[in-house]
Amino acid sequence: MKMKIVADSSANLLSLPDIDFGVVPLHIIVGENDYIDDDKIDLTAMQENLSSYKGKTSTSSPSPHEWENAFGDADVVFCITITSSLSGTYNSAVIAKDIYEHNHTGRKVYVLDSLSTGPEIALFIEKIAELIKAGFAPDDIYKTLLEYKDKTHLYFSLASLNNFAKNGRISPVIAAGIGLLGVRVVGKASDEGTLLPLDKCRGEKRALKKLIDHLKECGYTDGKIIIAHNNNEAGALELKKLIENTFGIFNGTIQKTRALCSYYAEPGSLLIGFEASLCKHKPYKD
Ligand code: X90
Repeated sequence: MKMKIVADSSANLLSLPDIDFGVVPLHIIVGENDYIDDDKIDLTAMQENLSSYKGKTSTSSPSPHEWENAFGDADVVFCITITSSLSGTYNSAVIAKDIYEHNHTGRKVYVLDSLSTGPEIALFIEKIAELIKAGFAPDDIYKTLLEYKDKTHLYFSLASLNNFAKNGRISPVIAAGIGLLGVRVVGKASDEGTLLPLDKCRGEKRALKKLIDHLKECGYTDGKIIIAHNNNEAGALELKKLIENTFGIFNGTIQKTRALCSYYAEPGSLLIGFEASLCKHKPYKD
């Protein structure tokens, strides 16, 4: 049985070792230029164009057809998307699943709405890859993934919310309260898959300290961590050092954001996905 993992480009991954893996690109539109977030994109040229361009810019989700192509000829596909609360990418994957299963009897596509993006999706992908390699059956992989999803988190330190606000992906009330130069917004992906600002921090040092506080609140001890940065390797390394000093270990990796995350997590931003012991959802109390 041929199993494949397919994700969109918000995961910031281009390939995976020893696993059939496909990426479906989102698009970044800057005036006349349509940047396709794949392995051929010139990220430096896109960022330069973005910072100098005065007109409207935007992003767009992949079409069902693009998803379908990426499913290829796999018998079982694990398809992971960016949060459906901020993008049409998930809807388009669900349409592709229906067409694919209809056209190829016996094939199956599991579509997972990550309610998140970037490094938290990368954690899901690595988990699925592990389970496929260990020989688990598709239904068991999917079940394990749903349980895993409750114990992973995405936090961020964003250098600006301009592109979020300009594209109507955060409320104008939130946007108005932020946006001062030099102020970083530390926050997390909410349970609903939206951007939830938690702290406004003057300077990166304070933002990094806040991120460590949030790791502690989540019951972090030694779980896997992925840090993604947009042109801020120094910040990512500083965060890594703080994690080592606080928890005695850095069980993780550092990546660069690809185009989609670089558009919203503007230069200087950090994203951190990690596994922790406490559940995302507050325990139900009556
Ligand atoms: O469909 C589209 O055009 C794509 C829209 C994507 C919007 C969200 C991108 C988030 C990128 C920014 C920081 C983390 C925010 C977490 C909220 C879930 C990364």
